[in-house]
Amino acid sequence: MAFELPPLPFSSNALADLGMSQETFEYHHGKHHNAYVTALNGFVEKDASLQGKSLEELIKLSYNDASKVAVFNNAGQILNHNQFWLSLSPKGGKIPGKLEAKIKEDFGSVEAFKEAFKQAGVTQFGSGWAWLVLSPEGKLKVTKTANAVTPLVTGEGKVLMVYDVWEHAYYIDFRNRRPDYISNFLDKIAHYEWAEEQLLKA
Ligand code: MN3
Repeated sequence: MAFELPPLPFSSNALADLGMSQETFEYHHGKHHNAYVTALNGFVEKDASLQGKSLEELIKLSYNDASKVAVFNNAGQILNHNQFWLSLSPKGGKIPGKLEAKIKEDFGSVEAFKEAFKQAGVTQFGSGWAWLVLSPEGKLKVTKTANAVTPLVTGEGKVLMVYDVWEHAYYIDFRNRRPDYISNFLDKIAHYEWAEEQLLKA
């Protein structure tokens, strides 16, 4: 069974008035994300040891294996983008009550949380991702990873929310202004309801 590009959970122009244009989605989902799916299917087709595995299994088995770097990069990027689209919403930016209470408990305030989550993305040198996770100790934590790395392999916790800081995520709409792209994400399009659902399921 080949992996497939999942559809966006909203139309490609749904965030156009909220700082993420249809053109960004056409490239980011339609070309970048799609290319990772095509590449991974090519590797799986040629290597019987990769066949019949879930995406998560492929990520775990290829992590830190020098002979499987390309498998890891493409599989990781598929999962990371799947989670990124779910972290976006045309009705985003509003933090629901149960998540807000947990944020205040673990970060002190919503402002402190947003600043920490923003700084994770601002300070990620080069390409990567900024994450809100629920740590194994049950605390909310923000963290960052380089390139295709996911908390699934770092053991930092269960993913509640993620945003992409690869340049392809923001260059069409924000050019080089990564901090503005991040603030726009946090205040207008971050799907905090999805994050709360993941928290309550944990
Ligand atoms: Mn991306």
